[in-house]
Amino acid sequence: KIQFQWDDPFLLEEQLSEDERMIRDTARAYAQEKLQPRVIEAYREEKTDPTIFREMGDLGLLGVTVPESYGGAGASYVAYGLVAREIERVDSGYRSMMSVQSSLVIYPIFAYGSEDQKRRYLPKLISGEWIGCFGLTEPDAGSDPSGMKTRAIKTDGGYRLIGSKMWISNAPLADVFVVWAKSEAHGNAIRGFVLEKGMKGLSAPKIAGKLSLRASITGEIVLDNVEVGEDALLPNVEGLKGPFGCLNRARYGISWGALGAAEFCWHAARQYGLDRKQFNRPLAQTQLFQKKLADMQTEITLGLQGSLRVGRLMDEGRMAPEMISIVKRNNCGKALDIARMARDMHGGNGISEEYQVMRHMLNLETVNTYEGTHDVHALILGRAQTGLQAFF
Ligand code: TGC
Ligand code: FAD
Repeated sequence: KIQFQWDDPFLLEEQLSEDERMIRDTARAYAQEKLQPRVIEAYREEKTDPTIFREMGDLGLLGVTVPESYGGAGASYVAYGLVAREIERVDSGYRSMMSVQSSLVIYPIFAYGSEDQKRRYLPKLISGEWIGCFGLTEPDAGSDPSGMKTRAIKTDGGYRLIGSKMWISNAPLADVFVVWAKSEAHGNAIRGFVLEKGMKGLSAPKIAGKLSLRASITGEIVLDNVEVGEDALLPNVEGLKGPFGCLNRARYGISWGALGAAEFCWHAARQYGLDRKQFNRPLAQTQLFQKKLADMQTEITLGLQGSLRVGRLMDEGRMAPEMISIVKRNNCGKALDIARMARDMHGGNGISEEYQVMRHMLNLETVNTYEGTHDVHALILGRAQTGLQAFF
């Protein structure tokens, strides 16, 4: 009889290349040895340690898909997903820090930037010396970014930026700001600009009091007549497809990451059920407990296979964005259900920071919302199969 591997039922491990396993192992060791020991306090105290970017950069975990000629690892999208999974196994906030840097800052500069912009920013972002953020969402434009009010007005030597961005990961620590604005000089089309800390009129106050993603700092971006040169404009993209091109990659990474958090919760619930006895037997020896474990195992196993398939298609250049909506939406929703279930299976201990499942549960509320909410991805998929858009 072929041995069933309970924690890798469809033998995902065998479907990875040697290089992918190596990057995954580096990410796993780093996450377990360096991130796990500091996360409980970081979350409690709502503190983000900026040295994490440098540590990840030193290990080659930032911008992994960027070619080596620009300082990246030239690795596959599957490898990128595996990194997200390992980091989010510890905390969604740490994965957020990594995915914003990699997919939302490094990627647009790589894909849409001038050669000068690539040479100036990529090496420092990939090494983690500089921290980046991505400003798309505004106080009055979240699910509908086309409603943004931030604008770029043409000046003699460049542009003047006016507006504000809301809920921006990494912003208060950022050295580099990729900001999207409607540009009057381009027929009011959405254009990307790369700004730097210290520019007059640019500030990024912290948003305090989050009950989710507390280990990852979030801020506003205030653009109070920020004057930039022509060289701040990302020259090679125009329209919403610019930010969406970045979001495709980040959303895909999140589909793996959310399952990393779910795997933590599943394994913790299983172990708790084996260790804790009630009614003279382990909790894990009850039918209800085992049914919950089976549901967790099934959803995680199917979700990982889905993300792996989408990653392979991305690596072959055959990705359609709707594929990503399927795995982002499904895996985040399922991870949230699993974390809530694991919290319950831990009984009273489940609410304690020490057991960590409630932190994952709270984080996953954000992960289910950002980068396109669960319902927005349903509408993207509904439109794709009916030809009818139901957003408005
Ligand atoms: P729509 O008419 O559908 O499209 C406008 C233009 O964009 C193109 N496009 C895409 N291109 C590439 N990839 C995609 N996924 C694309 N989706 C659309 C499209 O082809 C079109 O191009 P063109 O040349 O014809 O103009 O635009 P819409 O306004 O109807 O879009 C509606 C909707 C709901 C799909 C979209 O607005 C949406 O996805 N909303 C969700 C917003 C969102 O995801 N925000 C994320 C903010 S960043 C963030 O949350 C980071 S958190 C990171 C972390 O901390 O980890
Ligand atoms: P809304 O769009 O107002 O949605 C509210 C509710 O209405 C949701 O349930 C939604 O599904 C529903 N809804 C919206 N439209 C429809 C519709 N047409 N039909 C039916 N239901 C609808 N953004 C960035 O740009 N950069 C970042 O780095 C970033 N980081 C973030 C970090 C955190 C911690 C958080 C919480 C958010 C972050 N975001 C970031 C913003 C995030 O992408 C938005 O919160 C998200 O896109 C949802 O927008 P909203 O909050 O305005 O909600």
